[in-house]
Amino acid sequence: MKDWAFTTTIEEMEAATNSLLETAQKVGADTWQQRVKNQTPHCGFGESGTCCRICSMGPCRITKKAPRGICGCDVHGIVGRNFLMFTAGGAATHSDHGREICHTLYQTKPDGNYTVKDPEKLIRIAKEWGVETEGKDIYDLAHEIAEMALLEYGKPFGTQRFLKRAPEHTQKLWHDAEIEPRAIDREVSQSLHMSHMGCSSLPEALVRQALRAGLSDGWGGSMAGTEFSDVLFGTPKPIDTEANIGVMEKDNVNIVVHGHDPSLSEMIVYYANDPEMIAYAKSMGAKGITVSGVCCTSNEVAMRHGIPMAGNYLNQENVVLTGACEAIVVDVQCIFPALGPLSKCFHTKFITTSPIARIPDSEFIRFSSATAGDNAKAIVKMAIENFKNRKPELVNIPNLKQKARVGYSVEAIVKVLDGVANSQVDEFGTTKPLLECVTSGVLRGAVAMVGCNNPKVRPDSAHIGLMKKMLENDIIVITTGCAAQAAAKAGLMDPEKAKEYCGAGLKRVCELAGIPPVLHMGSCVDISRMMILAAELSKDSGIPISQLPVVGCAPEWMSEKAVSIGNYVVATGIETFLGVDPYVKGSSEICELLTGEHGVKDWVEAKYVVDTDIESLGDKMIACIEAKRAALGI
Ligand code: XCC
Ligand code: SF4
Repeated sequence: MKDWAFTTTIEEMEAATNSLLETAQKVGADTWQQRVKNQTPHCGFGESGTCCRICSMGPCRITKKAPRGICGCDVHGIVGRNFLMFTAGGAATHSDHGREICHTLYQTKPDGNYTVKDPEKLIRIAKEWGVETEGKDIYDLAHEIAEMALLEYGKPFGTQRFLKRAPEHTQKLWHDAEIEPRAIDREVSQSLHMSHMGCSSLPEALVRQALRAGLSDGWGGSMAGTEFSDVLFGTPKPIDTEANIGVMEKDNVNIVVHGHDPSLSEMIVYYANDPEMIAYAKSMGAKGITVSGVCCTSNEVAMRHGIPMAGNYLNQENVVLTGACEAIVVDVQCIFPALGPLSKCFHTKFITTSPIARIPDSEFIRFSSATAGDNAKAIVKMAIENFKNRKPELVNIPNLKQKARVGYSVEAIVKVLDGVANSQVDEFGTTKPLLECVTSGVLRGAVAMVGCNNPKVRPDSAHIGLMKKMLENDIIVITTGCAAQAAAKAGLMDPEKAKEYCGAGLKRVCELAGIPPVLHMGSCVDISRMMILAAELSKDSGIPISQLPVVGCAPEWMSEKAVSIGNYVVATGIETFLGVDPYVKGSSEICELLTGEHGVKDWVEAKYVVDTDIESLGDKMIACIEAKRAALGI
């Protein structure tokens, strides 16, 4: 075992957090660490999924003495309905984010707040959708495509356009299993219809719809979110940045962006770099302005502008606890309501911007694409003017940060790996060099590591521990979301240092391609990038996705979105390993469908593996990859 000497350890991160918790105690602030204690132990019925409260005859809880709810629903129906509703919540959330991006695309103007930054990608998508592009003004085309994309949410007939990107084999599996997603909103709606009192209680039907709703997210709403964010803000390319709480700067005005929708954070970044604003900050006694991020919006602006990442999900209170955060500006999703009361203990302005995420004890500056520039300017100004209100005795920015190279869109991965082998490149490029590395055994395979933090797992320990294990075994890691930030914080995305600890094959690939062994692919909607990569690998090799030595893993997940993701990753044919149980252990039938050899596996050639012992989860992932290699005879 190598010692990974240069990486930031979990212990160091915890020590930094502990020093911030001392400040919390001083100012009488409440933190998640305390609230976890108040909430423990958790309700056993909720945890096993066996509580039903979808009609007012209940709530019903399933026990030995009471094996059925008042309507007669058994435990499998209740657990299955809960699982489906959980998925629908996630699919709705990702897809509605995607819809907002489509609306932003519809608002683009050559001299507007939002413009088309990647016209080539727009044209590529237009051609894919059979739209005439010749001689068309790029903004007319943007509006036409935006409208078509918006119609994907409610089209009365047909299935999602992006499904055609999948290999034929996968498309056929979806068709045969009757899980091809139709209109995105329809799948969310139908899920809630099926889970209504007195509708579906047959486990198989509920799980099938959960896969379908998941697919409407991954190959529908999330894919739209990713693709059109690239068109609007540029397709990510490798770029250097830094990560961990130490990216905040004591002498600067610190603005932290948090949430998911880049329409807000892009504008904040733009105005924070405005010379006029920097001069204003200086006139207020600061040396400059630092924008950093938490959660996925941080990933978005890191991937496109190299904006540093202050932390991931369970670090969101830490940025306020530094006492040096002038403003935490949020849009949607994964925002602790706790930030309201917490910010009141400091000088920090907690600024909400979306009608979708209204939170008590925040200042609401409604952000819209028509007024985005003015809104962002007002927010940056507010932060600057707040600098003087800092309490110097509370300022503590733990000195932890690591270098990270991020920005690995599929386009970027194809491009950098082209340096490793010489293959023919078509318009999009090809994944053949990557395939050669895998078939020759230089790389054993790939893991897509995704998802959140969850206090049920020592924060980041599973992400970082599993990633190190994969790298030592010559398995390349692609990652998004808070898992990606965990890697960056630890130093696993430092292209100079991280390769030293990899197996010899992976190290060589990193050297030849100039990449870190853990590739940051973006935010959680960008897991759609991973689906495209898997599809391309399959089409370029002629091997079905399910037979490629590739697995998915969410060791610390927590959100409904994560379950929706899990469902589409599995439905795409990728075995998915979870480190936290998705509230299904109360039903043997639902467990069998999700994790057995003859449930979803029969329909889509992949299943879930749940193991809360992280060491053993990692061993199972490696065994799965090796078994797939053996089956292919490579
Ligand atoms: Fe949220 Fe996307 Fe999870 Fe992180 S990984 S806690 S969902 S920010 Ni998506
Ligand atoms: Fe109880 Fe059935 Fe109503 Fe659920 S739907 S709360 S199980 S009576």
